[in-house]
Amino acid sequence: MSLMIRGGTVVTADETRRADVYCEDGTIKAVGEGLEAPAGAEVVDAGGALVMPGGIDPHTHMELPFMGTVTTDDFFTGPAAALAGGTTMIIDFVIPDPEGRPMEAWRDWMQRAAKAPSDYSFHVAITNWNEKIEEDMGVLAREHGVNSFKHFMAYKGAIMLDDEKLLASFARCQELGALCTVHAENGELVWHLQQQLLAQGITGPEGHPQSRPPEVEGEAANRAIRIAQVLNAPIYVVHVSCKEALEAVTRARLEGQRAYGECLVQHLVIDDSVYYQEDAETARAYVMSPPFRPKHHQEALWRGLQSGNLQTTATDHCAFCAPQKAAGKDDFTKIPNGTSGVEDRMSVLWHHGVGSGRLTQNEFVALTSTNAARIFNIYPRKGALQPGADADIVVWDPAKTRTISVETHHQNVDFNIFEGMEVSGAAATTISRGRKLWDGSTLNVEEGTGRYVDRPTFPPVFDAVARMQAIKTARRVERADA
Ligand code: URQ
Ligand code: ZN
Ligand code: ZN
Repeated sequence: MSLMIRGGTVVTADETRRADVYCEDGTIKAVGEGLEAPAGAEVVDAGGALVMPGGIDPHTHMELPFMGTVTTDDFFTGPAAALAGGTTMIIDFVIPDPEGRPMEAWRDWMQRAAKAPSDYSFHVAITNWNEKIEEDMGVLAREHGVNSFKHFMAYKGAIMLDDEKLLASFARCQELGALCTVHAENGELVWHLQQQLLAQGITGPEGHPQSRPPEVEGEAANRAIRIAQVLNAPIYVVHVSCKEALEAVTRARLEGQRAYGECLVQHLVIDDSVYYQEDAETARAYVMSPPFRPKHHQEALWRGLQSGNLQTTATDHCAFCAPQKAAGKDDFTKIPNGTSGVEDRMSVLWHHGVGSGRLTQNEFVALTSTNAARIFNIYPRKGALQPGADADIVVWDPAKTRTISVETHHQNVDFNIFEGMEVSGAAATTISRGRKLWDGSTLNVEEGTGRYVDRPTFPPVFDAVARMQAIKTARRVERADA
């Protein structure tokens, strides 16, 4: 099956140029001007449009059992909606029961994701610590292409890890050449503040942001980053939502530490006023963690993206409908945490980022695709527009305007977090491994045609044990010389 994308302007993280893109059997074969298409090749006219690597959303939760319910987008509807927005790959999360085994959980999630219409991969959460979990991490890393393990520092009594277990898992990640990723909120402080607020009779959604102020995130982000620093483990902080957490990532990077930060597009454009609106049902729809913040944090996050201190954008797509959110109508701690957005991430970032002049088109590609591919070690198979790369491509129409709404979105949820937002920039065509699955108005998706993407581990940059030996030797030499 061959496909020619003709007449567009190719935009990658590194360059912008007029070029055609020729794909065959799901792989990019050639990128250049005036390419000849073989007879029978499908041709996509990209005249006047931009041709970019398909988006990668490194943080989603399809079909996730969480807080007594299950997210409403499954591994078919969620990735399908993502394709309509220009995203061709998701990295989702295997979240084992703390009493279970990561290996079994991974198999369970692989079965769920078999229905996906586009490519996917999994971070695996470590929700407890014992020898079997340590063993499973090795099998997952060496045999199943898992190079990132997630650690929840919040959600006390559920999937939260204490420092002892978090540290043991970080050390194992370092040994395996895998990334430590963290949900950085101090779960003990959240719990304490929740109890205090409930005791004061604050039970509505406005209690949610008050129970997890920015300092709670900043403390945990700094703690996780410092632990990773001592263990010489690479760390990726998911959904950095506030200045305090961004400062922790920025300081680490300035000191040369291998630390990365992710930003949700929702946190760039929505602030904490949403929790104080009259309509409690709508306010509950915005409950996610970390919560939406006072407006000044948005400017800090934009600066984080512009300065390169935040490397990826994601959505943490974790969709719950109003009846599910109503579980917490009398107690905000029981509102299932999560919002959606996998379909609108790229349009929202294009409109508010490139449209405002904050981001160049090349930075947009880096932030929506290439950086995630590089960080999670699947570049240039993914996140690139060059011969040999998977033909995951979005033909982007910068002039196309639309109003985001639950009435028109493809997400399987009864609320759109960006409802009514008018945006410019949309996917005119989305191509997944050479198959045209979105044409600007219609999805042409088939269950089970997506593939699991192996992500190889990284060669250990420096072995912590070797480093300790080096320090001891140096000290012995100093003493001998003294
Ligand atoms: O914490 C997460 O990332 C998951 C459970 C989604 N929910 C959320 O509020 N972010
Ligand atoms: Zn999280
Ligand atoms: Zn998440």
